[in-house]
Amino acid sequence: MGKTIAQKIIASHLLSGEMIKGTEVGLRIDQTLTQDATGTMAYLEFEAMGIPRVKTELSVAYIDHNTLQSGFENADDHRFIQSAAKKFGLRFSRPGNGICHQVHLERFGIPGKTLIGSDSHTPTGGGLGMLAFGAGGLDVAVAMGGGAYYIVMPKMTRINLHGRLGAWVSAKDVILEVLRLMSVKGGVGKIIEYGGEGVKTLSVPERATITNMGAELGATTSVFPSDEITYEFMKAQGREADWCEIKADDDAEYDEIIDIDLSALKPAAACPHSPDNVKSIEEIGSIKIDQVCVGSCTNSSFTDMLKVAHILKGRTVADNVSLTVTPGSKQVYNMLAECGALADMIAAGARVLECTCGPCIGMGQSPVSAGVSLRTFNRNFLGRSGTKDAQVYLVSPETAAASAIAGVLTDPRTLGNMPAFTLPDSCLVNDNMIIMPADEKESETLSTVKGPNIKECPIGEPIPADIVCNCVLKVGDNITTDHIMPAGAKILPYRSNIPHLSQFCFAVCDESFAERAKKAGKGIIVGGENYGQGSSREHAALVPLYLGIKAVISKSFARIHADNLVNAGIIPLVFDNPADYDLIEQDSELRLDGIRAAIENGTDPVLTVGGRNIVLHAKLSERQREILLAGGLLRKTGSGK
Ligand code: MIC
Ligand code: SF4
Repeated sequence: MGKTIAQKIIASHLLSGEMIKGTEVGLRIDQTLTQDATGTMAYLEFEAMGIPRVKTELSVAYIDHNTLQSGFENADDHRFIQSAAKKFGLRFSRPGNGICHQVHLERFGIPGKTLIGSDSHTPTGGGLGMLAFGAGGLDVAVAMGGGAYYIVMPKMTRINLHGRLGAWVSAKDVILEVLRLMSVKGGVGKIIEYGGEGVKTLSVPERATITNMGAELGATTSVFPSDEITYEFMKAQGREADWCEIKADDDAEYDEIIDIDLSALKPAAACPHSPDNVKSIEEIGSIKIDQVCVGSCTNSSFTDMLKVAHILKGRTVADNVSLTVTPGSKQVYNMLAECGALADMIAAGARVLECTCGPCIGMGQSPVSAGVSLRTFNRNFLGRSGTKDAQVYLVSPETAAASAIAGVLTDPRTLGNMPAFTLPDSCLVNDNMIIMPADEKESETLSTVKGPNIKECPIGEPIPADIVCNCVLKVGDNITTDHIMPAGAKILPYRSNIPHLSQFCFAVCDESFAERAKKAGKGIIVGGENYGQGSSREHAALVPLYLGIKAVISKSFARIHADNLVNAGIIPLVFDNPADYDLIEQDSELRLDGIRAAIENGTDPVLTVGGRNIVLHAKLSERQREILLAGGLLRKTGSGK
């Protein structure tokens, strides 16, 4: 039987397990990336493991998230990461060099290689034909040390693209259509592969926009073939020697096939507050807007920016709109400056921000109260923008720019003829913002530099025989990691200070949670479907661990978050019968009698609440059961105290 693209890459990187759907496989990881909001913890964990140098082919530490330096904390984290990169053998991408996913695509990604990153949008690399996964910081630390990365062998979904996009319809509209069809949990347990003759009409950055937002589907990852378009992209980056072809075999088998006619797509938007709440711009109508933000790892490529500049040229941003533009990388920024497009944007009134995540992670540019904000980003979760009552819509750069001029949500097709926006044959390559690591000999003499805000990572406890405690929080479906551990300019500086960070845990849902949990000393959280969707931040597990959470019981979990819980030493459990969720109240006393034995023997744990027994499943591999029994991955590897 023929193989899919993903199966080929998995087969060539298989370290353990068999490629049987639903079972765990261990993969050799060629490349890793971290960003600063998760990187500090990842390097503290790597340091705790006592491995002198990274063992991957390439590891890069990016600074792109926590760039607002309104106190010493973020700058101290940057310095720590820089010192760790120098010592441990990583390249260091300085602040200002760009968003990790955009820079990695341009400068480091290689078709057919595996990549894990401590950021859920690492699948952006799938646009180049890489098998790229978002992971928790600890899993990245393990991979840097040469250890395997484990995934459950996923189902294979093939999305066949037919035809070609119409004028002013964009790659963003393609992935919004996929989200509309599949929902934010439709990709769970699946790898999504794109194919069909429509693939040839999409450039690598367009493909990357699509694989980037595979994260919003909950997919394990998404991948495009590597073909002559990929070759051209890599050639423009001066990296054609790294190119190779990758495609699925003609007789490859898929579990699910979806067909999308590109020519039938219309400009669309994901309406508040979920990336799958997708409607066409026509359907939503010309609502008044207050803010437009262009950028993020989804839509900040050179061609995205060229389109925006073209629409803005010779016009002025509407009086009622504040427009921000964030180029994705220094390369993009520089090229925009050279070709004059930057001047067109500035002249129109765009507020050009440095090449970072910026408003996407709430690092500034929060909208006005109850404001409507159109963003070319990938997440519009409640409160993520920093303004709790803001209404955030996710749109394409074309829709964003057309609307910024009109002052109301506008279908870009009203702009008339569209010129061709093509990638140049060669890009402006200058890696002077990438600092190389020290050589092995020098690195022995170096040490990492930690500021006063960098505190130790909490360590789990071996699972006790029984767990008896209260349900300290009951939440509904699709709880995101932004609910569990919010980000934003005020909170992000404490990513390396778990005790301080803990006071904000679940604040979006229940401001009293952190205090109650801490007071209780131990507790269990109960959730609905797709608990922990969104970001890869392991802080959404480490902070609950610090607050005494022993287990999370839900109807289902998002992949990366479930892995992070296990690594932290918190047991993720699912209801055998989802209706049993209704039997639990916040504050109910919950008994998990014999939980240690159940995890040890791989049997179904039983939860007792109000005299009733509820059957649960622990969907864990043997490796994960051992991690939990030991009290988390750091303790298991002997690095925890
Ligand atoms: C995000 O988009 O939510 C982030 C910030 O990039 C996160 C990582 C983080 O929380 O640091 C992600 O997607 O993994
Ligand atoms: Fe940064 Fe936003 Fe991309 Fe996350 S989604 S990596 S915050 S740009």
